Amino acid sequence: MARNVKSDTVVYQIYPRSYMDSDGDGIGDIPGIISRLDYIASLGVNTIWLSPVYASPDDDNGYDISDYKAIQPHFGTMEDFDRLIAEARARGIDIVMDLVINHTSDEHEWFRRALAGEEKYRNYYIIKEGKGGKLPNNWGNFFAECPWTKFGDSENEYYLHLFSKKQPDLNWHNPDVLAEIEDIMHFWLEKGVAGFRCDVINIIYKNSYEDGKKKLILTGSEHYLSTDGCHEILAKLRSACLEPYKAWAVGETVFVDIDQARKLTDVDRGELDMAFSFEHMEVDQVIVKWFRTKLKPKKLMRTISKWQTGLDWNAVYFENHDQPRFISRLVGARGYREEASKMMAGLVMTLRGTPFIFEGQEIGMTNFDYEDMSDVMDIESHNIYNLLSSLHLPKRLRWRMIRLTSRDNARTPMQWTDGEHAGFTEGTPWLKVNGNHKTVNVKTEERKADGVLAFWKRMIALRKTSDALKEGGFEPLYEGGRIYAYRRRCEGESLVAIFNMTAKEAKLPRALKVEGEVIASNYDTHGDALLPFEFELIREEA
Ligand code: ISL
Repeated sequence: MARNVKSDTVVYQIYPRSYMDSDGDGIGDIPGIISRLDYIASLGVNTIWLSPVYASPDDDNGYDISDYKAIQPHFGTMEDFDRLIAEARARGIDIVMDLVINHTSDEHEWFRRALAGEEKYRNYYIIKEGKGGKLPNNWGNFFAECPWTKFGDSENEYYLHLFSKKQPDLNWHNPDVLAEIEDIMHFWLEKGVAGFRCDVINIIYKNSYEDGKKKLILTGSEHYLSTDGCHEILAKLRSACLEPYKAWAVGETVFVDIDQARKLTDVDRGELDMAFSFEHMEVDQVIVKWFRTKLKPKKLMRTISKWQTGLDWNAVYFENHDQPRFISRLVGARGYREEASKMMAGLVMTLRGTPFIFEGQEIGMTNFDYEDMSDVMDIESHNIYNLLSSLHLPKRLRWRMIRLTSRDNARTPMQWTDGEHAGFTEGTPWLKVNGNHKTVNVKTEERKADGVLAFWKRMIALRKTSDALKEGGFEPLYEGGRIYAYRRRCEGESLVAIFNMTAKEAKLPRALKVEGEVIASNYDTHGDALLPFEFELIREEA
């Protein structure tokens, strides 16, 4: 089997709630996205990944689906969706859907019918007896809540939910579940979607429901991470759904190591085209994601190189709707937002694999500027905050942790203008816009010939014309305290990318002598030392 994703695919991720509101209800929607398709096309990207737009009670902003074949009314109608596909296609842009199949919403018809006592649908979920007055097992939960909730009025039955209690896990041991999901995938593929981003796909198949070895987080995960059953399901979904349409799939694969990721994306096994790994997002993390330390560039470089050399093809990303803005992690309060944003464009567009750009990254959007928990909406952040309160952690510390790690950092509305609500809505935005929209916004960027947006566009365009960037191998050259360098080479073209990943000037190491022409850089002049967050792409002499 071959990989279905093409080497020139560049993906732009849209979090629909936060992108563009067309009807003034404060929530982004599909007509809003359609109205921005010319802008998206102007970036040079050729694929949009839409975070979920299915019907949902929105306990987890659409990652809790109540009807896989309907559009969330506040996002629009199925006609709007069909128009989106057609209008995007007219601009050479594919649509990739988010596929959330580890769990449904508890308001999905299947769960309702299970609760009503229909045996067929009980079997769609994971319902277990409590043991001796206790829960069925000692597992942990991704959102820091208890993963077992009483099933309806039952005395001693619980259903499993690895996320919120409104997200019951599906029972992938049941072949009917597989058949249902295949049907859903066909439905969307028939509409012309180019593929799927598969939510927490490597945890869908639970091997057993025994107690797990006690861990600080996610006790029990050894029973469901990248199991053989999961591999089998992925292979089936590929041959039954993806292959007939030549569609592609990227998996969100939590806690994967290189070996697991290699297996999940092995072309001959025919499962996923590529996987989102997390190790590079955890370089500033201490044990769990809520404890952050300063980002150490060398650790970041080593992790990137490890995955670049360890996997044949990577899903290259530094931001998404779950992660704080990478720019904020990189520069903190030190300034250099523009320089660092451009440097990140250089990094994303020159690594080997499929680049994913998250909405707002192309103008250098940063973490939220809220000062209080009352502005935060994310269920995960609230659960953690409450947990920390129950542990009597001082308020200041609790807030600091949320501020640095909350998923809402990435979910603030897209900053279109310097006007009211950043031009995102004429109503009241569901989540407050960042005050820096006065200076950081699309309209202002579009006027700048040398702004962050212009630089992203240039890098996206450059990648399109370069075989070395699209298909060439990756060769790490230097990983220091400040400087990172690698070569991308294919027959006939050799490029070297050099980065100063810090806010201080850094001397070019003697070991790193590269001869050639600078074909892209975020600074005009080049000396023996690299300026703060300087990026250079050099075409080596043949
Ligand atoms: O945010 C996280 C990583 O820093 C995780 O806790 C996250 O919940 C996990 O990566 C799974 O994410 C995906 O599934 C969740 C949903 O809330 C996320 O938005 C989604 O990307 C449940 O569907």
